[in-house]
Amino acid sequence: MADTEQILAKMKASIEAYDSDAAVAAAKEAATAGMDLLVAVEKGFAEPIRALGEAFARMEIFLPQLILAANAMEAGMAVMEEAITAIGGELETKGVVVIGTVEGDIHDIGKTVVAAMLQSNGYQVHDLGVEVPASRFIESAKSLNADVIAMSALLSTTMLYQRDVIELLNNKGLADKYFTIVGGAPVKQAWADEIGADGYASGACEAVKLLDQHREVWAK
Ligand code: B12
Repeated sequence: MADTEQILAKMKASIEAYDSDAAVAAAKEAATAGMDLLVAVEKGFAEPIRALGEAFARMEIFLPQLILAANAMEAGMAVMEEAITAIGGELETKGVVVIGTVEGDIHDIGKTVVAAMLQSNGYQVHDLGVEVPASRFIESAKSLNADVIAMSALLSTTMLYQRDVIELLNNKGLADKYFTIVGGAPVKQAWADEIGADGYASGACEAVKLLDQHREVWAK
Protein backbone atom coordinates (compact mmCIF):
# COMPACT_ATOMS: atom_id res chain seq x y z
CA MET A 1 0.00 0.00 0.00
CA ALA A 2 1.28 3.44 -0.92
CA ASP A 3 2.39 5.58 1.99
CA THR A 4 -0.31 7.99 3.22
CA GLU A 5 2.09 10.92 3.44
CA GLN A 6 3.22 10.30 -0.14
CA ILE A 7 -0.36 10.32 -1.40
CA LEU A 8 -1.14 13.53 0.52
CA ALA A 9 1.99 15.11 -0.96
CA LYS A 10 0.86 14.12 -4.47
CA MET A 11 -2.61 15.57 -3.87
CA LYS A 12 -1.14 18.84 -2.57
CA ALA A 13 1.37 19.06 -5.44
CA SER A 14 -1.41 18.55 -8.01
CA ILE A 15 -3.30 21.61 -6.71
CA GLU A 16 -0.14 23.71 -6.56
CA ALA A 17 0.68 22.68 -10.16
CA TYR A 18 -2.93 23.38 -11.32
CA ASP A 19 -2.88 19.84 -12.72
CA SER A 20 -6.35 18.23 -12.93
CA ASP A 21 -5.08 14.88 -14.26
CA ALA A 22 -2.62 14.59 -11.37
CA ALA A 23 -5.37 15.53 -8.91
CA VAL A 24 -7.62 12.77 -10.25
CA ALA A 25 -4.76 10.23 -10.14
CA ALA A 26 -3.82 11.17 -6.57
CA ALA A 27 -7.48 11.10 -5.46
CA LYS A 28 -7.84 7.60 -6.93
CA GLU A 29 -4.79 6.50 -4.96
CA ALA A 30 -6.26 7.98 -1.78
CA ALA A 31 -9.62 6.33 -2.41
CA THR A 32 -8.09 2.89 -2.77
CA ALA A 33 -5.42 3.19 -0.05
CA GLY A 34 -7.88 2.76 2.83
CA MET A 35 -6.95 6.12 4.34
CA ASP A 36 -9.32 8.49 6.15
CA LEU A 37 -10.91 10.23 3.17
CA LEU A 38 -11.89 13.38 5.02
CA VAL A 39 -8.35 13.83 6.26
CA ALA A 40 -7.23 13.31 2.68
CA VAL A 41 -9.63 16.02 1.43
CA GLU A 42 -8.60 18.43 4.18
CA LYS A 43 -4.82 17.93 4.03
CA GLY A 44 -4.43 17.00 0.38
CA PHE A 45 -6.84 19.44 -1.28
CA ALA A 46 -8.39 21.98 1.13
CA GLU A 47 -5.17 23.16 2.82
CA PRO A 48 -3.31 23.92 -0.42
CA ILE A 49 -6.34 25.63 -2.02
CA ARG A 50 -6.71 27.82 1.08
CA ALA A 51 -3.00 28.64 0.92
CA LEU A 52 -3.48 29.66 -2.71
CA GLY A 53 -6.49 31.73 -1.61
CA GLU A 54 -4.20 33.58 0.78
CA ALA A 55 -1.60 34.05 -1.97
CA PHE A 56 -4.44 35.42 -4.14
CA ALA A 57 -5.42 37.85 -1.37
CA ARG A 58 -1.76 39.02 -1.18
CA MET A 59 -1.82 39.38 -5.01
CA GLU A 60 1.01 36.86 -5.37
CA ILE A 61 -1.15 34.87 -7.78
CA PHE A 62 -4.10 36.05 -9.86
CA LEU A 63 -7.66 34.89 -10.46
CA PRO A 64 -6.92 32.71 -13.55
CA GLN A 65 -4.40 30.75 -11.48
CA LEU A 66 -6.86 30.38 -8.59
CA ILE A 67 -9.49 29.16 -11.06
CA LEU A 68 -7.07 26.59 -12.51
CA ALA A 69 -6.24 25.37 -9.00
CA ALA A 70 -9.95 25.18 -8.15
CA ASN A 71 -10.60 23.24 -11.37
CA ALA A 72 -7.90 20.74 -10.38
CA MET A 73 -9.44 20.44 -6.91
CA GLU A 74 -12.92 19.93 -8.37
CA ALA A 75 -11.64 17.17 -10.66
CA GLY A 76 -10.02 15.40 -7.71
CA MET A 77 -13.04 16.04 -5.52
CA ALA A 78 -15.35 14.24 -7.96
CA VAL A 79 -13.36 11.07 -7.24
CA MET A 80 -13.24 11.72 -3.49
CA GLU A 81 -16.96 12.51 -3.32
CA GLU A 82 -17.85 9.23 -4.99
CA ALA A 83 -15.57 7.31 -2.63
CA ILE A 84 -16.92 9.08 0.48
CA THR A 85 -20.52 8.57 -0.60
CA ALA A 86 -19.90 4.90 -1.35
CA ILE A 87 -18.94 4.27 2.28
CA GLY A 88 -22.46 5.19 3.37
CA GLY A 89 -24.23 3.40 0.53
CA GLU A 90 -25.72 0.73 2.75
CA LEU A 91 -26.99 2.96 5.54
CA GLU A 92 -30.67 3.61 6.15
CA THR A 93 -31.85 7.20 5.52
CA LYS A 94 -31.78 9.30 8.68
CA GLY A 95 -33.40 12.40 7.18
CA VAL A 96 -33.72 14.51 4.05
CA VAL A 97 -31.42 17.48 3.49
CA VAL A 98 -31.49 20.11 0.75
CA ILE A 99 -28.16 21.87 0.45
CA GLY A 100 -26.88 24.64 -1.78
CA THR A 101 -24.62 27.66 -2.05
CA VAL A 102 -26.61 30.87 -1.68
CA GLU A 103 -27.50 33.44 -4.32
CA GLY A 104 -24.59 35.30 -5.92
CA ASP A 105 -22.01 32.79 -4.73
CA ILE A 106 -20.33 30.26 -7.02
CA HIS A 107 -18.13 28.55 -4.40
CA ASP A 108 -18.95 24.88 -4.69
CA ILE A 109 -16.26 22.81 -3.05
CA GLY A 110 -17.01 23.08 0.69
CA LYS A 111 -20.73 22.59 0.10
CA THR A 112 -20.01 19.48 -1.95
CA VAL A 113 -17.78 18.05 0.82
CA VAL A 114 -20.54 18.64 3.37
CA ALA A 115 -23.11 17.03 1.05
CA ALA A 116 -20.91 13.95 0.50
CA MET A 117 -20.20 13.60 4.21
CA LEU A 118 -23.87 13.86 5.17
CA GLN A 119 -24.74 11.35 2.49
CA SER A 120 -22.09 8.91 3.66
CA ASN A 121 -23.53 9.20 7.16
CA GLY A 122 -26.99 8.12 6.17
CA TYR A 123 -28.71 11.34 5.11
CA GLN A 124 -30.60 11.63 1.82
CA VAL A 125 -29.03 14.73 0.31
CA HIS A 126 -30.33 16.86 -2.57
CA ASP A 127 -27.63 19.20 -3.81
CA LEU A 128 -29.20 22.26 -5.43
CA GLY A 129 -25.85 23.55 -6.71
CA VAL A 130 -24.62 27.13 -6.51
CA GLU A 131 -26.23 30.58 -6.70
CA VAL A 132 -29.44 29.18 -5.25
CA PRO A 133 -32.09 31.89 -4.66
CA ALA A 134 -33.98 31.88 -1.35
CA SER A 135 -37.24 30.87 -3.01
CA ARG A 136 -35.61 27.81 -4.60
CA PHE A 137 -34.27 26.54 -1.27
CA ILE A 138 -37.80 26.68 0.06
CA GLU A 139 -39.64 25.29 -2.98
CA SER A 140 -37.17 22.40 -3.16
CA ALA A 141 -37.49 21.69 0.56
CA LYS A 142 -41.26 21.57 0.15
CA SER A 143 -41.31 19.37 -2.92
CA LEU A 144 -38.71 16.95 -1.54
CA ASN A 145 -40.35 16.88 1.91
CA ALA A 146 -37.01 17.84 3.44
CA ASP A 147 -36.20 18.00 7.15
CA VAL A 148 -33.15 20.24 6.83
CA ILE A 149 -32.17 23.25 4.71
CA ALA A 150 -28.36 23.67 4.59
CA MET A 151 -26.87 26.88 3.20
CA SER A 152 -23.26 27.52 2.26
CA ALA A 153 -21.72 30.99 1.72
CA LEU A 154 -18.06 31.79 1.10
CA LEU A 155 -18.25 35.53 0.66
CA SER A 156 -18.95 38.07 3.36
CA THR A 157 -21.34 39.72 0.89
CA THR A 158 -23.34 36.56 0.13
CA MET A 159 -23.67 35.48 3.78
CA LEU A 160 -26.51 38.00 3.83
CA TYR A 161 -28.55 35.71 1.57
CA GLN A 162 -28.54 33.06 4.30
CA ARG A 163 -30.55 35.56 6.31
CA ASP A 164 -32.92 36.06 3.36
CA VAL A 165 -33.77 32.36 3.29
CA ILE A 166 -34.60 32.39 6.99
CA GLU A 167 -36.63 35.58 6.66
CA LEU A 168 -38.58 34.11 3.76
CA LEU A 169 -39.28 30.97 5.80
CA ASN A 170 -40.53 33.19 8.64
CA ASN A 171 -42.72 35.21 6.27
CA LYS A 172 -44.26 32.05 4.89
CA GLY A 173 -44.86 30.64 8.38
CA LEU A 174 -42.52 27.73 7.61
CA ALA A 175 -39.74 28.43 10.11
CA ASP A 176 -40.72 25.52 12.35
CA LYS A 177 -41.05 23.09 9.48
CA TYR A 178 -37.36 22.97 8.54
CA PHE A 179 -34.15 22.83 10.56
CA THR A 180 -31.86 25.44 9.01
CA ILE A 181 -28.09 25.16 9.15
CA VAL A 182 -25.44 27.52 7.83
CA GLY A 183 -21.73 27.28 7.12
CA GLY A 184 -18.85 28.48 4.94
CA ALA A 185 -15.52 30.15 5.66
CA PRO A 186 -16.80 33.59 6.80
CA VAL A 187 -19.75 32.15 8.76
CA LYS A 188 -19.54 31.83 12.54
CA GLN A 189 -21.87 30.75 15.35
CA ALA A 190 -22.56 34.42 16.17
CA TRP A 191 -23.88 34.99 12.63
CA ALA A 192 -26.08 31.90 12.85
CA ASP A 193 -27.49 33.23 16.14
CA GLU A 194 -28.01 36.70 14.70
CA ILE A 195 -30.03 35.50 11.71
CA GLY A 196 -31.96 32.86 13.67
CA ALA A 197 -30.50 29.78 11.97
CA ASP A 198 -31.06 26.58 13.94
CA GLY A 199 -27.44 25.49 13.67
CA TYR A 200 -23.92 26.24 12.48
CA ALA A 201 -21.03 23.89 11.80
CA SER A 202 -17.47 24.75 10.88
CA GLY A 203 -16.85 21.66 8.74
CA ALA A 204 -18.31 18.52 7.21
CA CYS A 205 -17.84 16.20 10.22
CA GLU A 206 -19.24 18.87 12.49
CA ALA A 207 -22.29 19.19 10.22
CA VAL A 208 -23.01 15.48 10.65
CA LYS A 209 -22.59 15.77 14.44
CA LEU A 210 -24.87 18.82 14.52
CA LEU A 211 -27.70 17.04 12.71
CA ASP A 212 -27.23 13.78 14.63
CA GLN A 213 -27.32 15.64 17.94
CA HIS A 214 -30.45 17.63 17.08
CA ARG A 215 -32.36 14.77 15.56
CA GLU A 216 -35.19 15.00 18.08
CA VAL A 217 -35.71 18.65 17.03
CA TRP A 218 -35.88 18.19 13.27
CA ALA A 219 -37.09 14.60 12.80
CA LYS A 220 -40.76 14.54 11.80
C1 B12 B 1 -11.40 28.02 -4.46
C2 B12 B 1 -11.83 29.45 -4.29
C3 B12 B 1 -12.48 30.06 -5.38
C4 B12 B 1 -12.83 29.33 -6.66
C5 B12 B 1 -14.17 28.57 -6.42
C6 B12 B 1 -14.28 27.30 -7.27
C7 B12 B 1 -15.42 26.42 -6.84
N1 B12 B 1 -15.93 25.71 -7.82
O1 B12 B 1 -15.86 26.37 -5.71
C8 B12 B 1 -12.96 30.52 -7.66
C9 B12 B 1 -11.59 30.78 -8.25
C10 B12 B 1 -13.96 30.34 -8.81
C11 B12 B 1 -13.31 31.65 -6.71
C12 B12 B 1 -13.97 32.80 -7.09
C13 B12 B 1 -14.12 33.91 -6.26
N2 B12 B 1 -13.63 34.08 -5.03
CO1 B12 B 1 -12.95 32.59 -3.98
N3 B12 B 1 -11.98 31.42 -2.95
C14 B12 B 1 -11.62 30.15 -3.06
C15 B12 B 1 -10.80 29.69 -1.83
C16 B12 B 1 -9.31 29.81 -2.18
C17 B12 B 1 -11.06 28.29 -1.31
C18 B12 B 1 -12.51 27.91 -1.04
C19 B12 B 1 -12.59 26.41 -0.86
O2 B12 B 1 -12.99 25.69 -1.78
N4 B12 B 1 -12.13 25.91 0.31
C20 B12 B 1 -12.05 24.49 0.60
C21 B12 B 1 -13.36 23.99 1.23
C22 B12 B 1 -13.26 22.51 1.56
O3 B12 B 1 -13.54 24.71 2.44
P1 B12 B 1 -14.83 25.62 2.72
O4 B12 B 1 -15.39 26.11 1.44
O5 B12 B 1 -14.51 26.62 3.77
O6 B12 B 1 -15.91 24.60 3.32
C23 B12 B 1 -15.78 23.97 4.58
C24 B12 B 1 -16.44 24.77 5.72
O7 B12 B 1 -16.51 26.16 5.51
C25 B12 B 1 -17.78 24.12 5.90
N5 B12 B 1 -18.92 24.52 5.09
C26 B12 B 1 -18.96 25.03 3.84
N6 B12 B 1 -20.23 25.18 3.44
C27 B12 B 1 -21.02 24.75 4.42
C28 B12 B 1 -22.42 24.69 4.53
C29 B12 B 1 -22.99 24.21 5.69
C30 B12 B 1 -24.47 24.14 5.79
C31 B12 B 1 -22.17 23.80 6.78
C32 B12 B 1 -22.80 23.32 8.02
C33 B12 B 1 -20.76 23.85 6.68
C34 B12 B 1 -20.21 24.33 5.51
O8 B12 B 1 -17.49 22.76 5.63
C35 B12 B 1 -16.59 22.68 4.51
C36 B12 B 1 -15.77 21.42 4.62
O9 B12 B 1 -14.97 21.41 5.76
C37 B12 B 1 -11.24 30.75 -0.76
C38 B12 B 1 -10.28 30.99 0.42
C39 B12 B 1 -10.75 30.40 1.73
N7 B12 B 1 -9.87 30.45 2.71
O10 B12 B 1 -11.84 29.91 1.90
C40 B12 B 1 -11.45 31.97 -1.65
C41 B12 B 1 -12.38 33.14 -1.20
C42 B12 B 1 -13.60 32.57 -0.48
N8 B12 B 1 -12.80 33.76 -2.47
C43 B12 B 1 -12.85 35.03 -2.36
C44 B12 B 1 -13.23 35.89 -3.42
C45 B12 B 1 -13.16 37.39 -3.14
C46 B12 B 1 -13.67 35.38 -4.66
C47 B12 B 1 -14.16 36.19 -5.86
C48 B12 B 1 -15.14 37.35 -5.53
C49 B12 B 1 -12.92 36.68 -6.63
C50 B12 B 1 -13.13 37.69 -7.71
N9 B12 B 1 -12.54 38.85 -7.47
O11 B12 B 1 -13.81 37.45 -8.68
C51 B12 B 1 -14.86 35.11 -6.71
C52 B12 B 1 -16.34 34.90 -6.28
C53 B12 B 1 -17.31 34.92 -7.36
C54 B12 B 1 -18.71 34.59 -6.80
N10 B12 B 1 -19.67 35.39 -7.21
O12 B12 B 1 -18.92 33.68 -6.03
C55 B12 B 1 -12.49 35.53 -0.95
C56 B12 B 1 -13.72 35.92 -0.13
C57 B12 B 1 -13.48 37.15 0.73
C58 B12 B 1 -14.70 37.42 1.57
N11 B12 B 1 -14.60 37.17 2.87
O13 B12 B 1 -15.73 37.80 1.08
C59 B12 B 1 -11.68 34.34 -0.42
C60 B12 B 1 -11.73 34.21 1.13
C61 B12 B 1 -10.20 34.50 -0.93
C62 B12 B 1 -9.47 35.67 -0.35
N12 B12 B 1 -8.67 35.47 0.68
O14 B12 B 1 -9.62 36.76 -0.84
N13 B12 B 1 -12.88 31.38 -5.47
